[in-house]
Parts: sequence; C-alpha cells; structure tokens
Amino acid sequence: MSRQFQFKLVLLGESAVGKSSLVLRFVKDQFDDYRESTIGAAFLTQTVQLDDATTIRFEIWDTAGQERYKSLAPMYYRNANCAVVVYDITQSASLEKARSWIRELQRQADPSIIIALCGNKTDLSSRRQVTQEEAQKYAEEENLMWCEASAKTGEGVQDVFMAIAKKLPLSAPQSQKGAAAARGGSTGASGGARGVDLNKQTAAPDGCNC
Ligand SMILES: Nc1nc2c(ncn2[C@@H]2O[C@H](COP(=O)(O)OP(=O)(O)OP(=O)(O)O)[C@@H](O)[C@H]2O)c(=O)[nH]1
Ligand SMILES: [Mg+2]
Repeated sequence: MSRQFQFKLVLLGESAVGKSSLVLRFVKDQFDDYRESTIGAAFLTQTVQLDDATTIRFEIWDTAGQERYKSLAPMYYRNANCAVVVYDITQSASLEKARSWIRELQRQADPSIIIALCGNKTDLSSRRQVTQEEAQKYAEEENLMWCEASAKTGEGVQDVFMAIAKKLPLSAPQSQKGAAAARGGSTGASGGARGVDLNKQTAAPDGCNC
C-alpha cells in the first residue's frame, strides 16, 4: 500500500537570494530572469516520490526577504517541519543574514525542525564570494544540512528537497494539533512539528495553488 505524508516547509533568507526562484524551479521547473520581489509570502505545494511506496507532499511557504516583512516570518516558520535558509554565493552579506535566520530558528522554531542551508546561484561561480568550505564548515558546526544549487540552471534544486524528504521522520507519532498546524491551519503557539500521514486523514486537504 502506498503511503503519503505531508510536511510544512518554509524558505527564509535575504531578499533577492532566489528563494522564489528555487521554489518555482522545484514546483514548475521554470525560471524567470526578472522576478518580482515577494510580498508577504507565497504558498505552493509539490509532491516527491521517496520510494515505490512513499510520497511526500511539501506545503511550501516562500517568505518575503525584504526587511519590512521580517515580523511576519514567525507565522510561517511556526510548526514548520523543515526550513531551507537560502543565501546567494555571490553575496557574503547574504550568508550573514542566513546565519541570523538560523539563530532565530534555533531559538524559536520547533526543536525538531530540519534546517538546510542552501547557497544559490552557482551558475555565477565566477563572482563567488562565499566559499564552499566556509559555508560547509558553518553548517557542520550547527548540525545543518548544506547544499548549493542554481535555480537558473536547475542544478541541485531537486536534490535539496529530496535530501530533506529523506531526513523527515515518517514513523513519528501524529497528533491532530500537529496535523492542523502542518497544514498551515493553526497559528497557535505550540502543537509540535510533526508531519501528517495523509493515509490517516478522512479526506486529503486540497491546498494546491500551483
Ligand atoms: N543567475 C541567477 N540568478 C538567479 C538565480 N536565482 C534567482 N536569480 C535571480 O535573482 C533575482 C531574485 O530572485 P527571487 O527568486 O525573486 O529572490 P527572493 O529570494 O525570492 O527575493 P524576495 O522575494 O525579495 O525575498 C531574480 O532576478 C532572479 O532571476 C540563480 O540561480 N542564478
Ligand atoms: Mg521571493
């Protein structure tokens, strides 16, 4: 019998590092050279096949990186099962911003959250300011997943989400409160960051707007 699990994933990072572009590549396999900056946040879903019997449905909150939206972020990372914190390999300052998001997640997100640090824009490696060694060392120290990708070429993009899917706790006990939260339906302060086993739902929620 096939099993389907649902997890809430949030993208965080400085404006223009390519969060929306990574999601657009992952969900629709498209790329825009001129993307509008995100306002508030965008919601998309995508399903990946983990193995013959298991699919993972990601409910993705793509947050706005502009400073004026910063105070909204907790609403999106609260009860998230996983976070992709993005920096631009051609901008050292964007790694600093990523570190600050990671510190905030470590303090305020669910303790079981899986965090991936992702360096985007590897197609611009001639302008690289952040070395792989520097980012990888930091990720190891903080016990984070680390990867690089290019939303433009698509290189490494599926790998980021697949690597996260493989780390998610599929056998964890489910709770109704956590289930509601993982669907983005709860703004409560707690509720855990468990994924939702969709086989145990009476009807699968249909939140796909992609
Ligand atoms: N060369 C290159 N450009 C990219 C890549 N990813 C995104 N961009 C460009 O970078 C710019 C910003 O991308 P967005 O995806 O809008 O960035 P964002 O992080 O969502 O920005 P906010 O919504 O403001 O937080 C756009 O012009 C994209 O075309 C990439 O992998 N390579
Ligand atoms: Mg965006």
